Amino acid sequence: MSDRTRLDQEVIVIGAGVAGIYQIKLLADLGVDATVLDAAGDLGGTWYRNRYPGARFDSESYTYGYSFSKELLNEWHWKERFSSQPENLRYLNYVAGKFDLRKYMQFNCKVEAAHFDETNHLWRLTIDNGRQLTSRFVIMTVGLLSIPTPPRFKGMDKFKGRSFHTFHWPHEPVEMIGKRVAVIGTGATGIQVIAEIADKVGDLTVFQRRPNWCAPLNNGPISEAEMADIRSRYNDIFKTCRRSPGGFEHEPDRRGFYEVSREERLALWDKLYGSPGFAIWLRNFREIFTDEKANAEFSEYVADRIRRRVKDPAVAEKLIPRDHGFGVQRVPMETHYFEAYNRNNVHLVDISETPVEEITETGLRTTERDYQFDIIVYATGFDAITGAFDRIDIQGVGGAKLRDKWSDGPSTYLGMLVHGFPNFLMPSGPQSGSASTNYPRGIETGVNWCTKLVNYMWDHGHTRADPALEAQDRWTEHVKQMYSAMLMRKAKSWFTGYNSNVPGHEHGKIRYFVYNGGAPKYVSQINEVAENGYEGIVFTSGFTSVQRQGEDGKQRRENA
Ligand code: NA7
Repeated sequence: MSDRTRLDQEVIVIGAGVAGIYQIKLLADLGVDATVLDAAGDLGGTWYRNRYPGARFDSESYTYGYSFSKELLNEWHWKERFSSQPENLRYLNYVAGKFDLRKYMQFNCKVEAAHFDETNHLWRLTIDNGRQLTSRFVIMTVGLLSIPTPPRFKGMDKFKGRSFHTFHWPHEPVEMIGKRVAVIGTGATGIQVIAEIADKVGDLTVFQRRPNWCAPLNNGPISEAEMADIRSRYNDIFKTCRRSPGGFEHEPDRRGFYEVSREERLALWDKLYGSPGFAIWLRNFREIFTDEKANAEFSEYVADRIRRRVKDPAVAEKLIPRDHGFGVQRVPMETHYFEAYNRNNVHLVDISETPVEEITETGLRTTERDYQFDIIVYATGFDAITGAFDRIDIQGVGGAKLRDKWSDGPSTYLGMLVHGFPNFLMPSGPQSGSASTNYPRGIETGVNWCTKLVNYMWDHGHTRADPALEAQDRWTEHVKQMYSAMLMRKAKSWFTGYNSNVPGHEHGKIRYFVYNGGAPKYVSQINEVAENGYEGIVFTSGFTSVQRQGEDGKQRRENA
């Protein structure tokens, strides 16, 4: 083999978060020569980055952990029903330590480019320090929400206090006691931060452009005895997750919204409002997602709850969304969020009425007045799902750029492959089952499937896999079709590709990001594709290259 065909690795995995950790575990088990590259200083992805106060799961902790190892399930004790960021990061480190995965990981390695070499069926990667690497396969575990998007306010660099996007929250503790703090943004992140810091800071001003429908998380500790019970039920818990549309323990109410009386509906909603986690969203009547009238009735129920919890009626009204119904955007879960506004030191500014004009040296100016702050927190969200792909110069067959192909929205095969980008795998890609489900449940499905595909190729001597354009078009059309029944299609949400801080992603043109058919349907479709010899994928053979770890610990190239 000439130098041009030399493979540095058989597989390069990009991203050492929840998905990348599991992906490298499977590749290591297969004895394949693989590495994980991550731009951050350590593993953990979302849980390494998002260190803001209040950051925690909205998924039940014990449904978020990996399911692949009984031993791991038996060893780990989740301390809270919805575990917080420090604990989640400890968990991921524990997993990496237990399975000795760190040796496959390289940090502070930001991938800048990945170009497909058509002659040699390999990918050529450029890292930000100029290093070049080649691999047969690239597996993208880059995260759904890993590119933070601060606002584009005038004067942001002038502020003399401290300011950060929640994703870049400092690693060292941020002194907040007695400080004048601004939070801009009231999505899932802003809502967690606001509730957590309200009673700690001197003064908190929340700048809200649009309120979000949210509901109580109903978190609580998990005792030794409860954890022992959970451990004994893990098989059933994961079985339920596999059966449910969202990969949670929550399954929709099977009764028809209109088949039951208003009293029965209210009884269910009272129960759900006091239940933990996404029950209120996912154990509800299915019509909430598809029927304007049903959705409006339930939204009004939640609005009343807000009115009961917020003492000042004018503030309560400002916290009730008017432009969308409950659950058509990602529902943030909260702990005493609404009560925060009953505090004298917490102020709500509606910036849809008085927009921010600029950030000043000492705070910010709206069209109404000047504010002085010590700290400004930007909880303004992410260039979701395709953002991390767009930031890498990915070039496939004929030098085609992925970011150009996806400029009007992604188009994929099964959410895991893209036509013209061979051997480029996305276990949790756009239009896959991961974004719309309990993430680890979704990524285990995607990672298992991608690993099996790669193994199939090795077994059959294939060195190139490219989905057919027709297969990709069919899948994308299928994903689009599923939006048509959903109220969410109209929402200004990252589920529809909306982001006001990224030019071209403002509301108006929907991008079809998520698979709305539910996890069971997704899994059965991708399994059927695999069982039918990976129909829709065109394989080519040409090189032999699988590097596996020999018993002596040295790499050897099989059949080369
Ligand atoms: P989100 O859900 O995208 O929320 C971002 C929030 O920031 C939202 O309230 C936005 O208002 C607001 N925002 C964004 N840009 C601006 C500007 N320029 N000015 C004022 N307000 C702004 O992101 P999160 O981080 O909260 O949550 C992301 C996901 O993380 C979440 O769904 C979970 O899955 C975990 P807008 O609605 O655009 O008017």
